[in-house]
Amino acid sequence: METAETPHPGATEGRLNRVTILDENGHRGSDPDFDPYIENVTLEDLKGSYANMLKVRRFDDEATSLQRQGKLALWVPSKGQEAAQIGSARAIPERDYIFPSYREHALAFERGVDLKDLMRIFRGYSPGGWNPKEHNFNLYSFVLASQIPHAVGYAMGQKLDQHVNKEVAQGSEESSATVVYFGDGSSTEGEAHESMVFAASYDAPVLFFIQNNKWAISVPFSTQSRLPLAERAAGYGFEGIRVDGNDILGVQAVTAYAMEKIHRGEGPVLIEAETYRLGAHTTADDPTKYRTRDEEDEWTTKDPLVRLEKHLRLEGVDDAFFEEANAEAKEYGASIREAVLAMEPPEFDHAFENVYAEENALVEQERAWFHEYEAGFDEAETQEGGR
Ligand SMILES: Cc1ncc(C[n+]2csc(CCOP(=O)(O)OP(=O)(O)O)c2C)c(N)n1
Repeated sequence: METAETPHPGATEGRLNRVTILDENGHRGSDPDFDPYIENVTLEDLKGSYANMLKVRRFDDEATSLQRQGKLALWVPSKGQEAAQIGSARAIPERDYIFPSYREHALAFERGVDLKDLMRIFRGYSPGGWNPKEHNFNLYSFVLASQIPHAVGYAMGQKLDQHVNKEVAQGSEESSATVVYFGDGSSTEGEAHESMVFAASYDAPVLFFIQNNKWAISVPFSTQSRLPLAERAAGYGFEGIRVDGNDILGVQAVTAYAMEKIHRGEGPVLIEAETYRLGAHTTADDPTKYRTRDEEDEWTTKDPLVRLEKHLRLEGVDDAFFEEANAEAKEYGASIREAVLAMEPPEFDHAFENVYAEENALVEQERAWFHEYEAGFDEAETQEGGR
């Protein structure tokens, strides 16, 4: 069976080293290039990151169970990718705009999106669920790579705005940038390449953040690419960075570095965070059909939560903290469950709202037709009753 790591004949590891700060045993190492970007991260910050990773993990477990009980149409787990998402989120200034894919629940959480709103999508009650402008966090994209050209276009717009509005100097506190998240599978779509060419041509202030979780549903990474994805950036003429995606400090450091560079006006950067999808692709998928137990077991030992816990314990954090974090996560999970079970479907009439910014004759015609159709049922009932 081909695994995520089976090389193509003639494939190359490339030249880029993989950045790691926290090793698999939780020991903090040093990286002279990136250390300065995390020197202000305190133990309290790391404890906060851990508590949030745990909350989202618990949320994920609840969502998986709710789907199994028929309360959600589908669930897309983020289990195993919490360090890549929370580490990067913590290094992206709030003023920067994020385009997610569909597995970025930990990122959404960090951006202040109420994850109960996110559940409305998976219950089939909303195509979005939050106001992107309130969180600088766009709606999820389920069509692979469709968000990448949008992100680059947005970043080009940010750059033009800054150009017109001369008092906002590039690199200043007010300059804004864009970050777009996608997977290893999506990186093979045409949109990804077109977007990178555009971004390079126009020095767009954009970070391409790839979470390489080793599988695109059943297609292993080894089939998708002959070399690490970060290496591709060189072909477009901008910097690519490989980072251990299960190392929250490593991810935070390289993202902070990239954002600073982008804000200085030096064009795009690509980060490849190498992580692993611990669960199924979605609840509609059975990974035992295409991947080995050995591979899964190996990655289970590299769980980003376990790694950060090891580090915190080495730093003297005691049991009481972990007990409290677990209790809070459990409570958070329960609140999500309660909210999902109490959700009411939207009125169908709502489907006609917000199609266009302004009133539209065709939509209004369709709305009127729908009301007439609905009224037909009332009439039929009255006639039944009268008989
Ligand atoms: C344009 C398009 N083609 C195919 C699909 C079906 N599809 C959904 S997810 C997926 C794999 C995506 O893999 P990757 O980009 O690595 O992201 P991951 O789900 O692993 O996070 C595919 C093929 C889709 N949603 N959109």
